[in-house]
Amino acid sequence: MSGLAALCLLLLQTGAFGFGINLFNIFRGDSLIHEDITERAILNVTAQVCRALALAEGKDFTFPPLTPNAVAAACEASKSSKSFCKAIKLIQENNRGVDMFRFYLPPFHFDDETFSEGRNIITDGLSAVKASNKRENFEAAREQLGKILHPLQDFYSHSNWVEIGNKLPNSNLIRSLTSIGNIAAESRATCRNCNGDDCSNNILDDILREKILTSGYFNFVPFFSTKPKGKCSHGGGFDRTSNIEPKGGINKDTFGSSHGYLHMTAANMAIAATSELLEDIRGAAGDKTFLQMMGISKGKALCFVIDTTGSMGDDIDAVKTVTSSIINTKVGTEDEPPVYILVPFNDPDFGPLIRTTDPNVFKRAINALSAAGGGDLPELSLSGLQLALTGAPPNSEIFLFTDAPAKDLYLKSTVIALIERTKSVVNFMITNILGFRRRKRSDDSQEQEQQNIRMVTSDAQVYKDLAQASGGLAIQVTKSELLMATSIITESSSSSLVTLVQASRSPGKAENFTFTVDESVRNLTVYITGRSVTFILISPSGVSQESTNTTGSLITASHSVGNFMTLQLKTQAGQWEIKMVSTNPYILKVVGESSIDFLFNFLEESQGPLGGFDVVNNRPRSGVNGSLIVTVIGSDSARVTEVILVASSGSGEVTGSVEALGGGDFLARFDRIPAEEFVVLVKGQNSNSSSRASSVIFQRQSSTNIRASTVTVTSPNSNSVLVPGTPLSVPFSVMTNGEGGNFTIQATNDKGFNSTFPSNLILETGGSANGTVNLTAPSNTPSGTVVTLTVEAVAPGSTDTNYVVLRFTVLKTVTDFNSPVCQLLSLQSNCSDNCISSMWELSVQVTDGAEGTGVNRLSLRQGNGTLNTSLAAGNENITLVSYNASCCSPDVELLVVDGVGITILGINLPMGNN
Ligand SMILES: *[C@@H]1O[C@H](CO)[C@@H](O)[C@H](O)[C@H]1NC(C)=O
Ligand SMILES: *[C@@H]1O[C@H](CO)[C@@H](O)[C@H](O)[C@H]1NC(C)=O
Ligand SMILES: *[C@@H]1O[C@H](CO)[C@@H](O)[C@H](O)[C@H]1NC(C)=O
Ligand SMILES: *[C@@H]1O[C@H](CO)[C@@H](O)[C@H](O)[C@H]1NC(C)=O
Ligand SMILES: *[C@@H]1O[C@H](CO)[C@@H](O)[C@H](O)[C@H]1NC(C)=O
Ligand SMILES: *[C@@H]1O[C@H](CO)[C@@H](O)[C@H](O)[C@H]1NC(C)=O
Ligand SMILES: *[C@@H]1O[C@H](CO)[C@@H](O)[C@H](O)[C@H]1NC(C)=O
Ligand SMILES: [Ca+2]
Repeated sequence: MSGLAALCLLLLQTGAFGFGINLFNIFRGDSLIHEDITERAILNVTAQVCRALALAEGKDFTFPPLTPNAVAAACEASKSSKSFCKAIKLIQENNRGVDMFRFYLPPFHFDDETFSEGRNIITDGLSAVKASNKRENFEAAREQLGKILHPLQDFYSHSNWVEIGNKLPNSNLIRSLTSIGNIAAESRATCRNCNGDDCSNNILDDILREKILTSGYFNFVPFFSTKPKGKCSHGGGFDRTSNIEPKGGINKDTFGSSHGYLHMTAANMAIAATSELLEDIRGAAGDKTFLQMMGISKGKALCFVIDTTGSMGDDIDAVKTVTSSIINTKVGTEDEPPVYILVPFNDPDFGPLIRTTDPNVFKRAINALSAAGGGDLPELSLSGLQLALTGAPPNSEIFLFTDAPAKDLYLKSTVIALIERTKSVVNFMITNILGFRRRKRSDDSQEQEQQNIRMVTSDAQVYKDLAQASGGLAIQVTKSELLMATSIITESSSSSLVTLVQASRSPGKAENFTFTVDESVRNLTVYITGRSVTFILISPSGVSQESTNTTGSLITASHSVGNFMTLQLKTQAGQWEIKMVSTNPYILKVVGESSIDFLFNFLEESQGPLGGFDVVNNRPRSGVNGSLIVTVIGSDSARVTEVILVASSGSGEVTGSVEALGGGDFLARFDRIPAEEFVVLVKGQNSNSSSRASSVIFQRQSSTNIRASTVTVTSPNSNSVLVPGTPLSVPFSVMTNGEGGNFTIQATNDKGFNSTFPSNLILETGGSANGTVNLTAPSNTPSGTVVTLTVEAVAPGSTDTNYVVLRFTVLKTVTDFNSPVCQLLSLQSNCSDNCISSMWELSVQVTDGAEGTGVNRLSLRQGNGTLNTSLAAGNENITLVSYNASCCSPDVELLVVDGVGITILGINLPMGNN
């Protein structure tokens, strides 16, 4: 029986699209770049996963065109287009970031024949991706994935894998301790000079004939560039080694490269290799978790941060009621929350963060909350919020409940940094402001009322500031009004909620706001917070209604509770106006449900040697020109026509010039980035619409308020894996394009891990300085835990700050390098011509070896027969698998996952015909 080899075949993919180098896609030309390769593979594998899930449920599945919108729709998760696009962009950005920060390190590009080092980067990172996924830390998984895709893809461009005739990717690049190939000895010559500009024949014949693996040497430093004798170079203008004999190069980065004639072949192979790596992650994670990693899910996370100190009993009851109601009305619908998050805080404790996809687990966690303790008055509300912001998916809406001031005000700037970074919206539900707060002493079993303490208006200012920064609301109600307020705001929270206009005025002033409602908008809703705010609403057809008029036709429903008012408007496309009349401070927010939305990121000219643009992951530079990339989602035909930076105070705006980049991306350039806080307003047209020109115009606004800074903080983030018990040094640089002086440094992390860092750095005007944070995870921290570190630098005078937010995955040193092994024990079939009446059966033994982490999961990937597993008598390291199926179903794929997530796919085709 020759079963073993056949059974344990690895499933390989072949690709059909291609690759290049990594300038930002503005300069892509016809060549395919890392972004293209990454996106093609993600869209393809994601669609494959959705297809498998649909077929398993007996549904039809039409393979979609490979765009994020179409794939999300095919996955029956149209509303997750935004999070899907965002996940793809984060992966692409981290892929590209390798060139920004690790340009000089050959193994990150498989340059200089650094094959085993390059492979270690991939396999170590792959372990971290799997560990993060296991704990549902998807942002960290995406970042890590992007970082390892870069070397994986570069392998096909920078090595001679394609030239030596391989037709399939090198699967061993994603498996430790396997042979990558027959690698050229250091002393072995691999290239000859190119024939002038023609490098199509520069690899030595014996290298090609013997299929010896090599890669090009690269160095861009003039005068210091050398390479070992006889070796190939990378080639191209940047590479100084290509002027040293043997001259020329072998890279296939673009059509114009030394081996550009193989660009498409290498690119296709890189797509196939990327698909293969994604399939490996999918196998370890399972299909549903894989989709979550890609941001494909229905609905929007439900995230509560709750003060559980003594006086919060009524508030906790309100949260319990609202939670039940949301779970009862949304589970099973398109708005079912994909994940539930709860962060309790008290004093001196906060957390832990509870994150679950199971509504019943969440209900139990909420129902287990009770109000107790608290001691002296202010509580650790910002610590709780920090944990929620780092633990919730980006773009989440978070609800924080409290009746006390924040004790941990030093975290305010960190929380703002996290709000800006995650673009999450935080709503504060504040009870008892100016009222009395009853407390129970924590150290006394007898219930004893302390002196009444009041939370005064000024105590709530930090909450108002954070709400405003995030585009959320600070709702102030009495304890008896809280349930109503919470119900209104949480029940209207849909995953396709978009902001049309939002403004905050404090002090308030009379002002007229216009906004365009397009035909895709449903459930047009106005939120206003503020006391005694009056206004006049004017519809596109010119009908007006005052806020005091309860019988008008424009407002179809309204509620008012505490300082919070909400109005449902008759949905009518066209230009609306709302004239705010009273002069009390207010926040105005007009939202609707629509599939059309946008993502944006600031760009700056790359400091890397390749030029192009890099994404700015913190505050953009103030006072100078700048660029923004805007991606329209939810429509493949929508066009951006205007991008405007609107000062949050209403005092001015800067309009950018817009250029289409293709693929739903638009570049907006601004002469200057405002120095004061602003929001991004995008206007555009959806040309697919067949209706009147005026109604195809749409407008959307960012909820997050953005600040620019003269300070820049960067970190090369060279290692994002944290070994428990071992300090990790995290270098960072602070630069200023303003005044120098004594800059204050603050480094905080959401897990309370020990860290050391310099408390200040001295910078000269226009200068820079370097520092290091040493971060240590306790030695008992479980693998897959993710810690978010925020390093902030405050310019002298403490108004201008910037930050860098870094994520680290805790990973115990991996000791299990081997995939589980499967061995065929028997295969019996009595298949006749009439397959319906005959059966076949198979038995297999699976082990992970004595040193392995053991078989964690074993499932059928293909085949509709019956699978049974049991542990071998007397040896728990051996799992026995039996499978039987109808002869009409001749194929089976077994998936075996061990503790580090290594997978094997068995394929069996026992029947030749049927
Ligand atoms: C898409 O991925 C599947 C595996 O998930 C693979 O078999 C197929 O070849 C890939 N197609 C392309 C075009 O990359
Ligand atoms: C509008 O929102 C309400 C809940 O606030 C919901 O019941 C209704 O289905 C929504 N309508 C549309 C068209 O989405
Ligand atoms: C708002 O519009 C009205 C006219 O409808 C005008 O009288 C008023 O001055 C405007 N208010 C502001 C603040 O521009
Ligand atoms: C309320 O508004 C409607 C138009 O929307 C108008 O017909 C009606 O007269 C107004 N009522 C009052 C009391 O102003
Ligand atoms: C910078 O400021 C800190 C206090 O914030 C102070 O301890 C330190 O001495 C200052 N350094 C210099 C060089 O002025
Ligand atoms: C900071 O470190 C970088 C290397 O990481 C170095 O190039 C730069 O000169 C350093 N700057 C200062 C001010 O020490
Ligand atoms: C943090 O550091 C202190 C002093 O160095 C040590 O006593 C403590 O155990 C550390 N805590 C953790 C969680 O590692
Ligand atoms: Ca193993």
